[in-house]
Order: sequence, then structure tokens, then C-alpha cells
Amino acid sequence: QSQELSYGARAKLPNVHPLASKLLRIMEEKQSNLCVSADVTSSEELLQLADSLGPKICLLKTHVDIVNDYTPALSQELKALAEKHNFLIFEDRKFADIGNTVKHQYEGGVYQISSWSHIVNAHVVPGPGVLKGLSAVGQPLGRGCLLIAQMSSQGSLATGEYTQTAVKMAEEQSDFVIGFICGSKISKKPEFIHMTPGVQMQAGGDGLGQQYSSPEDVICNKGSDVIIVGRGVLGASDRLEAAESYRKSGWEAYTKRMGQ
Ligand code: BMP
Repeated sequence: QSQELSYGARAKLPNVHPLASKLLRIMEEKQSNLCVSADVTSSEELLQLADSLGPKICLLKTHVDIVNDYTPALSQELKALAEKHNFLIFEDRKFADIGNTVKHQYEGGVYQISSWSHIVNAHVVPGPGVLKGLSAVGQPLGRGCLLIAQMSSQGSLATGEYTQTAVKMAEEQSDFVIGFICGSKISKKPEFIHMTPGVQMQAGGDGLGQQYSSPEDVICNKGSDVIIVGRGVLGASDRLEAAESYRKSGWEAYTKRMGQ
């Protein structure tokens, strides 16, 4: 078995995207491969989460379109908190249209996502044009994109050849694609970051198709890099304590994988 590179070593690879490098450095520094999915509907709660959990996370994932009192001040304050606590922001917008349309959706509209979110993601179902459109906006700003190669939900169609095509598409646009949303490691290239949603301490589901695996399984057995946790943290009576326990589990699974 070939020697696996640490997050820190991957940050220094000659062909790594600068944003992927930054995220890998944050992960190493904060000893955190935890992305909290801040799926809340009020601005105040979102900012409170970002400020209190900020020290525990490498990445904050948002669904800005579920916030019911959005103003541009929210995204500006999120940006400031990301700097304060040294994490990146990932707006989980799941772009899935032709290049020209996603370009407008990324840059304009109410949310102006490209102006505040370091990372976005896209479905590969439209073909490479979706990335051409997004990168026209994001690349000059130093942004990065994750391709949705697999999904955690039951009955997902993103399997087999579809997943393989996503990997190929990423390799062909590695000046903008920094990794994948996936259930397990799907690319051998250490420059790409694998991120996995559907994580809770206990396996199971939510009755609406979500399927959960544990941090240990995702990082250690499946070889992914980042755990994405929503309700595992949000549903806890003490969210900070829950975030710390996911950070610790994710990090221990990583050190175990590295054989330390
Ligand atoms: P939770 O941990 O509460 O199940 O939340 C998971 C989060 O990850 C949600 O924001 C969801 O939109 C997102 N997600 C997912 O669950 N599965 C995927 O395949 C892709 C996702 O973005």
C-alpha cells in the first residue's frame, strides 16, 4: 500500500488549487475535518452558529435560500466570521443548468453567491458547460467548485458511470474544481478533496431518504477527507459540545487512517 499524504503535505503539492491548499492548511492547523451544515432559517441563528462553532470547523456549509430574513449584510457578516475563526464558506447551491444560466445564478440575483462563498458545488448532469459558466465567474475571484459525484440519499442515480464521468470532468477542469461531494474516495489524485454528507454518530436515516454513516466509517474506511454534519450538531442540546465531538471523531479517524 502506498504511503498516504497528510492534509498538510497535500496543501503543498505543486498542482494543488490555491483554495484547496488553503482549506487543507486550515484542516491541518485546526485539526478539523468537520464541515458543519448550518441548515437554519434565521440570519441571527446562522451568525450565532458561525461564531460559536467557528473554532471547531474547517468549513461552514450554507443553504442561503432557506434563510427567511436574508439581507446582503448576512453574507458580509458571515465573511467576517470566516476570517475571524479561519474557516471557509461553502454555499450548497447545487447548480444544475446550462452554463449561461448558472453564470447568472452564481453572480447575480438576490444572493450574489460568488461575492461571499469560497466554494460552491454543481451537478454534472448538464455536462461540462455548467463548469464553464461557473468558472467564468468564480475563477477570477479565486473560488472553487465541488462536483456532486455521489449523493447520500436512498435511490440516488449518481452511481457507476455517472460518478466516473464526474471524476473525469473534475480532472479536465482542475483550475476550478477542487474536489467532490461523494460517499467515498473516488479519485486517486491527492489534490482533490473528498467531502461526505450524511454523517451522524449512529448509522440510520431521517425518513425522507437521508442515509447516515459514522465519522469513523466515512474517513477511515471510505477514505473521504471531510465530514459534513447538519442535524447531528444542530439537533443536539449543546451544539458546541456536539461539534467538538464530531471534530474529535473525524480527526481521530483521520489519524487512524494515516497510521499514527
Ligand atoms: P444532515 O446532516 O442534517 O442530514 O444534513 C446534510 C446536509 O448535506 C444537508 O444540507 C443536505 O442538503 C446536504 N447533502 C446531503 O445530505 N446529501 C448529499 O448527497 C448532498 C448534500 O449536499
